[in-house]
Amino acid sequence: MEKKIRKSASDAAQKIIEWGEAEGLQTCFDRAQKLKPCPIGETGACCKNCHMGPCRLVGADAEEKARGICGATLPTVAARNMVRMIAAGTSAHSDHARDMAFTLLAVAEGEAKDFQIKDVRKLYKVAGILGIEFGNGRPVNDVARDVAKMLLDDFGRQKGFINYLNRAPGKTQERWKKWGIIPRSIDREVVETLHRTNVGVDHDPDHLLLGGLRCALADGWAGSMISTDITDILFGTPKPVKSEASLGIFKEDEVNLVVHGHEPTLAETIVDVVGEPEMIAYAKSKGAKGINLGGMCCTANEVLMRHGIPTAGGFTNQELGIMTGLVDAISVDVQCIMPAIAEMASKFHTKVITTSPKAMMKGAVHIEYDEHKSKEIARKIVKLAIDNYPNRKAKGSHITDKFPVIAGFSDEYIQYMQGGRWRGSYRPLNDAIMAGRVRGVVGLAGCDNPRVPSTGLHRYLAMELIRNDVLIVSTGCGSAACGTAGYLTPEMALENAGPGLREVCEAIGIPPILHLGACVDNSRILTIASAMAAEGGLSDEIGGMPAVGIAPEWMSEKAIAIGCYFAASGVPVIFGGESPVGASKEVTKIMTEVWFERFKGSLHFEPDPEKILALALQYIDSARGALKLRKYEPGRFGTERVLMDMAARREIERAGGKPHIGI
Ligand code: MSK
Repeated sequence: MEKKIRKSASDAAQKIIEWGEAEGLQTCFDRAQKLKPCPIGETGACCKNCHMGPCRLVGADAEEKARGICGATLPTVAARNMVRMIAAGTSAHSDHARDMAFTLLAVAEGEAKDFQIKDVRKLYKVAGILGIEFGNGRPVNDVARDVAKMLLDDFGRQKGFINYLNRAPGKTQERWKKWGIIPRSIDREVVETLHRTNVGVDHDPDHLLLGGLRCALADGWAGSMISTDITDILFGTPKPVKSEASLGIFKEDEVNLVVHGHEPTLAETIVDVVGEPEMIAYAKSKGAKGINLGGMCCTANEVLMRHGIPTAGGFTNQELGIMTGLVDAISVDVQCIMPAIAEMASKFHTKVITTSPKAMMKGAVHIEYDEHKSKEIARKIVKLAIDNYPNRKAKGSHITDKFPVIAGFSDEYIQYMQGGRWRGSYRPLNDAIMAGRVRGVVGLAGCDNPRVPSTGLHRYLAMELIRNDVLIVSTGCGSAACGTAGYLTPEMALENAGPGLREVCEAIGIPPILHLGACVDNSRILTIASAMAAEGGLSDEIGGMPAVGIAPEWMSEKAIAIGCYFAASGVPVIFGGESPVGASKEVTKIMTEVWFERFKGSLHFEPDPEKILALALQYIDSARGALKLRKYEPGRFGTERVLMDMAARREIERAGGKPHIGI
C-alpha cells in the first residue's frame, strides 16, 4: 500500500488536501512534489543576468575554477543572486509603505474622507521622532501631513540618510557607519543594488553583499517601519484581541468573504462595511444569516491585530480555503497571492477579486482600489460576495476545526504591560533575562512552505523554544502557523512553557508567543530590541542580545530582505531549507562568520529543524556568556519539566515526522 505523506501539520489543512486528492484537485502541495527544485539554481550557482547565459557554475572545484562567459566566479554569481533577492524583497515591503504614506497624506489633506487618524498618540510619537511640531493647538491633520511628506522623502532622497536612523542604538549605527551601509533612501538603495548586479558592474562578493545589507536596512528601518507606523496611526496601534484561526472559520449559513494579501487599507474599510445594517439586510435577502469576514496571509494579520477578524491561515492555506466550497469571494491585494487560486476558484463558485492596479490575474474580477473612494469600492466587493452566496454549488470539504487566538501585541502594548501607561518599559523582561528565568528571545517568522509538512517546522520550533524558556515574538505566516495550531492562547502555551518563562509570562500577563502582526511588522521587533538595549542590563546595542531570528519555512524574497536587515542590525538569523548561496563557501562564510564579526548578526541556512533549534540555543547561550549573565539552568525556577518526552515526540511524528525539505 502506498504510504501517505503528511503534507501539512495542520489537521484541518491535511483533511482538505486529502479530500482534494480524491477529487483530483491539484494544489501547491502536489506541485511541490512534482516540481523538484533545480539543484543548480537552488544553491545560487546559476547566472542568468545576461543573454550570453544562463551560465551554470558547477563541478567539484567550481568555487575556484568555474567561470561564466564574462569570467564571473561562483562567489560573484551567488552573491549577485542573493542581493537581487534582497532588492526584490525590499521593493515589495517598501512599495506597500509608499502607498500607506500616500494614504496618510490624502487623509491629512481631506481627500480620503472614509479614513481618519485613529491613533493621534502614535502620530505624535512619530512626529516627535521626526522632529515635527505637534500639540500646542496644532491641528492633527497638519501634523499628519508633515509626517507623511517627511516619510515620503525616504523613498527618493538622493543624499543623506533615512529618517529613522536614530531609532537604532548608537553602537548599532556606528557599525553601519564603519562598514558604509547606512541607507540613503529606499529607491536609491534598491536601484543601486540592482545596478551593481547588472552584467559587468560589481564583482566583489563581499562588496556586493555589503550593498545588499544597505538595501535591506532601507527595508527594515524605513520601508517596513514606515508601513507599520502609518498603519498604526491610521487604524490604531494593536492591543490584545481574541479571535479564531484555521480553515474552520468559514460558516455554512453566512456569506464568507476573505481578504488576502498584505495591504490593510481596503481591508479596514471592508471591516466597516460588513457591519453596515444595509449590507447585513442585503445578505439576509439572499438567504444568508449574515456576513462572515475572514482573512488570509498578512492582510489577515492586519485585521486580526486590530479587529479580531479570524484568520484562515497562512500562505499554503489559500487554495485550501477555496476548497471548503464556502468562500463566496476572496478579495486580494498584493504579495503572496498564488495565481493558482483563480484556477481553483473556477472549480467552485468562488469569485476572486483583484484590487491593486499593480496586480491582476486572469480569471479574476478586477475592482480597482482607490483610497479616495474606499467605502464605495468596499461596498461593491461585499455586494459581489453576497450576490454570489446563492451560487454555492460544488461540494467542498467542510472543515470545522478552529482554535482560539490572542493576537494584537505591539511594542507600545508590551511596554504598557510592563509598567502601565506612564511607566511602561522593558525592565521586567530585561531583569527576567538577566536572572535566567527567560533564556532569550526568538523572532519566529516567515512563510509556511509546501516543500515541508507545511507549518510543521514552526510548530516544532515554537513548542521546543518555549519549553526551553525562550520567549517568542512571531509575525506573518509564522503567527498563522502558531495560531492554526492553537498555540496563541496564554493557557495552551503556558502549559507547555518552561517554568521560568511561565512565571514571567504570568507575572507580566503575556502569553509566551506574542503575535506582533504581518511580515511588514517585523519592524516592531527592531523597535523592541532597540528599547531593550536602551533599558540597560543586557547589550547596549541590538548585537550581542540573547536573541535570534528564525524563518524555518521561508520562501519569499521578502523573507530574505528581512533576514538580512536583522543580520545587519545585530541578530543571528537562521533560515530553514537549502541555502540559496550554498554553492559558494566564500559567500556562506561572509554571511555567517564575517557578518557576525562586523555586526554581531549573521544569516544561516539549515534544513534540519533540530539543528536550527540547537544553533539558536547556542547563539542565545553564548550571548548570555559574553554579557556575563547568570548561566541559564533548565528548571532552576519553578518545577523542572521533561523537555522532550515520548508524548511530545509522537505529537511531532503525527504532524509529519521529523520535518525536512524535499518531501
Ligand atoms: S504573507 S512573505 S508567505 S510570511 Fe506576509 Fe506569509 Fe511569507 Fe507571504
